[in-house]
Amino acid sequence: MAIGQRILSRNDELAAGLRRRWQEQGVFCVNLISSPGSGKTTLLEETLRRLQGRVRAAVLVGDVQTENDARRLQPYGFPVRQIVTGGTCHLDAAMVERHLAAVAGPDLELLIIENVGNLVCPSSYDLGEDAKVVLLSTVEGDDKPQKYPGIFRRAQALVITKADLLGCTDFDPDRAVAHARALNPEIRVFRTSCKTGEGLAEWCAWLEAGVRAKQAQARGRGNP
Ligand SMILES: Nc1nc2c(ncn2[C@@H]2O[C@H](COP(=O)(O)OP(=O)(O)O)[C@@H](O)[C@H]2O)c(=O)[nH]1
Ligand SMILES: [Mg+2]
Repeated sequence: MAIGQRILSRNDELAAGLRRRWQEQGVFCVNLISSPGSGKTTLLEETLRRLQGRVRAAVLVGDVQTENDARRLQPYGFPVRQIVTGGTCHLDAAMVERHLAAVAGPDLELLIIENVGNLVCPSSYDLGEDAKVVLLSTVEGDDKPQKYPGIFRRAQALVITKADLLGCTDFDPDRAVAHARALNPEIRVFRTSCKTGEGLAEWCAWLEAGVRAKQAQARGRGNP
């Protein structure tokens, strides 16, 4: 077996272990993936602000360097841990497992992972998540789904960010969604702006529904 395949199959084993753990505990886990600067951390700031007192969440945030994003997310009262990859362009399941103890208590309900900014490598590494979420901002090309089909095919949800900037660029949200749906007809789409608040209630409701569904499944299997 080629080395690359062996690394991926080891990752799949670890991810399967994480997925079992979240099934048993009834934790909903999402993996946010986008280009650098699409607005992952800003979306998380607004998400955590809205989830205060509603969901017991925790965040792991990956970057090549700096703890800047963890510092931005700290004020909202949820456990946050930065994973500094030191050059690696994606998170893997081993990194998630290594840092989990710092954020995941027994009462955890929602684990949000902000992946390293990159549309290619993160899509190949299963982190044991329930849903990959791809973000696409209105200052990028609306043909990104065509250029980077892997992540748009695998994602359960597409969050269009920076909707307040529509009209400042040639980005056409209908075209972006059509390209994404051509690859993945079921993909759930949220159009958001962290400046105006557009779409954030719907996005947070989707996260909360994911949490409740996961808890119901765990109870159905006889877990507390
Ligand atoms: N106008 C506008 N700017 C945004 C929005 N969301 C994020 N940004 C800006 O985009 C830049 C990158 O955001 P950040 O959250 O750090 O992106 P990340 O690299 O994907 O985590 C920052 O300057 C943000 O203020 C938005 O909804 N509207
Ligand atoms: Mg970030």
